[in-house]
Amino acid sequence: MTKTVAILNGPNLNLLGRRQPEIYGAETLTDVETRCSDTAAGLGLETCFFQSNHEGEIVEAIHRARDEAAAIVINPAAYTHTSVAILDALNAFDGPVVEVHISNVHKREDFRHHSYVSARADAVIAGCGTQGYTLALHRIATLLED
Ligand code: CA2
Repeated sequence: MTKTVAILNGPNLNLLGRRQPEIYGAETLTDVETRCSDTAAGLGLETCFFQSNHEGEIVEAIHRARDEAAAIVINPAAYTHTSVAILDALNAFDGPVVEVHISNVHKREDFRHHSYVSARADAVIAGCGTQGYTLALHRIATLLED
């Protein structure tokens, strides 16, 4: 059976391509999702997508992924730097997790240098722009083969 990768995005990423293109690029979230499903199909994977501006909704999406997905790609956005709840939810998920940041958080303000989610992530991609999501899918494909 084809394995599904849940691609989860946190607060304000629904604005991708509409504001701050110098930091986050010109692609909209829909553009990114379309490219992810094409890339995943080429890797023999399926995708499902979820974006929310609410922490609890992201926690619930991770819970759903326990039954519905073999792996998670997550950009928790600002919750990266604050959310023990998202870390705890990811710790209850069994498959591979790749954390993605569009910008290079390490070149930015100090408060963006710490990630709660990195304590669980199998890989972290930062600073590759929206290409980071498809790079993450390639890594997931390798991890799911192992
Ligand atoms: O670089 C990333 O992907 C971030 O996760 C993006 C978050 C930021 O809080 C993290 O430190 C790094 C912010 C997402 C905001 O997304 C926007 C996109 C377009 C326009 C405005 C905001």
